[in-house]
Amino acid sequence: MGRAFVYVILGGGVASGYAALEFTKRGVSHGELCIISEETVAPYERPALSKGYLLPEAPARLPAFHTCVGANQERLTPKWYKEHGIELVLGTRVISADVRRRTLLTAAGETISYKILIVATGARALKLEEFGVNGSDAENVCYLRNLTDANRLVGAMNSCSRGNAVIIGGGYIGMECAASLVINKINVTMVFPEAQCMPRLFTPKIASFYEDYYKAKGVEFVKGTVLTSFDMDSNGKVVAVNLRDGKRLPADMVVVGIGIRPNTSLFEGQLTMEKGGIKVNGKMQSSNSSVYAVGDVAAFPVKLFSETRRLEHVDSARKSARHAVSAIMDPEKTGDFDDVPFFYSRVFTLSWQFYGDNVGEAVHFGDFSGNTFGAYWVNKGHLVGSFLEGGTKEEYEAIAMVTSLKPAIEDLAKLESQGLSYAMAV
Ligand code: FAD
Ligand code: NAD
Ligand code: ISD
Repeated sequence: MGRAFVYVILGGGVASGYAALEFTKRGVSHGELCIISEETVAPYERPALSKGYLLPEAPARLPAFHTCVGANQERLTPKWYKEHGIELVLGTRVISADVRRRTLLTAAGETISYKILIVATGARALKLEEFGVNGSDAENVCYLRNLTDANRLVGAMNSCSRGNAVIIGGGYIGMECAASLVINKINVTMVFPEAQCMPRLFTPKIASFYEDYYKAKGVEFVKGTVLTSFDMDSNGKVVAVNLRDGKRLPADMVVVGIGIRPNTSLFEGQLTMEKGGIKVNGKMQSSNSSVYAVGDVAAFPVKLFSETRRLEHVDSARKSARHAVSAIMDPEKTGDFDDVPFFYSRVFTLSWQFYGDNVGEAVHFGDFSGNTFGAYWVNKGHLVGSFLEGGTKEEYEAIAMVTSLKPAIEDLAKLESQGLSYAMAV
């Protein structure tokens, strides 16, 4: 027993919502498209979960942040999907896929078949257990990947007023959650193994600016060490965190952000994988021509770098999804995906944007004791990446543009002295 669709999107996150909108723009017929999602709500803007959703006053709540409001487009409520004849199969986990037969099997035992499949399964948060530490199930230990996690985090924050939170991990989740917890008047200590926050992106100089800013807000940093165990009370609640360097940090709640793994397991052995994701071509098409992959789960060719990359950011989820639908519905007019990687974050009153790649030599510019500063990355004589904190719309557009042009740079000292004006002049 089962249903059959022309198009199935597996996953109901950011990429799924943007793909659905693109399908309707390109004239999908009623009954042709189905979205299957383990989540019980229609696709939403996941970035809101670590920002607006955690605010103490007037927090963002659904339906306000369904896709595609994050890109200033239509807000797709469950009613919208119904009106457009798109089947939303929510609260449903797919447990196996057969790409040869073009079928998906759900945990409820239904077989759903497709002509074309878009895999948009995103990623899962890495668990402490994968690093040999037990205790993830304690009620005051929080991860943050989906709405259920966010509700648990809000519950933990509400029971922790003016208490102590330990944040494990100095990446995106760690930094954004630390800011949100401080805004909720919770004392925050961040613990991570590296010498600086945001090691995947920030230079030591950039990291040092944000760490100093956070310290001024009361955040403490314990760097170069990891969690080894929790102390629990008789109810199984964490009361303290033990670190490898011998420190013991009292904790009323813990937030863990130690990275992700793409949800590829349904397709292992069936599709070609690369960089931990499903390898696709410039049309987002996998090694099986009926299967496309988009968002966090896709490893795609980044034209600008002539290299396959897997990005974990909302802009590429939105754009790769739209591109896959375009390639499916209008193959003749769709070229290869060609976009400059773009990441951003907002914490407290700070806001930064990054374009391109952070390889090669970093050239810093601007006032690191003020509000506007940044860096360019120069690799093999070309500018390949740009970071800017506190920019205006025009300044962000300028660094995006200059990065897309990959200009030759002969004199690093000159670039440093020109700073932002170099991008503004291009
Ligand atoms: P997701 O949005 O994760 O969606 C995957 C969907 O697939 C989920 O609904 C999941 O339940 C479903 N699924 C998975 N497996 C199955 C299965 N077997 N059966 C059924 N359904 C399944 N990026 C930025 O650039 N800027 C930000 O500010 C930012 N903030 C973020 C804040 C948070 C809290 C998080 C977690 C991420 C943030 N990101 C941000 C990253 C960004 O949200 C992701 O890159 C983006 O969501 C990826 O979209 P996706 O559709 O590929 O995956
Ligand atoms: P991350 O990769 O950004 O950071 C992981 C961090 O975990 C590392 O920086 C390191 O400090 C830490 N770590 C690794 N092993 C550890 C260990 N054993 N003990 C303690 N710390 C350890 O991942 P994340 O912060 O978990 O973010 C999850 C995902 O969500 C990522 O894909 C990220 O891109 C996405 N996200 C993005 C944004 C944004 O773009 N603004 C915001 C939130 C989340
Ligand atoms: O892209 C985003 C982002 O960073 C958010 O916080 O979308 C959300 C909101 O803009 C949607 O409400």
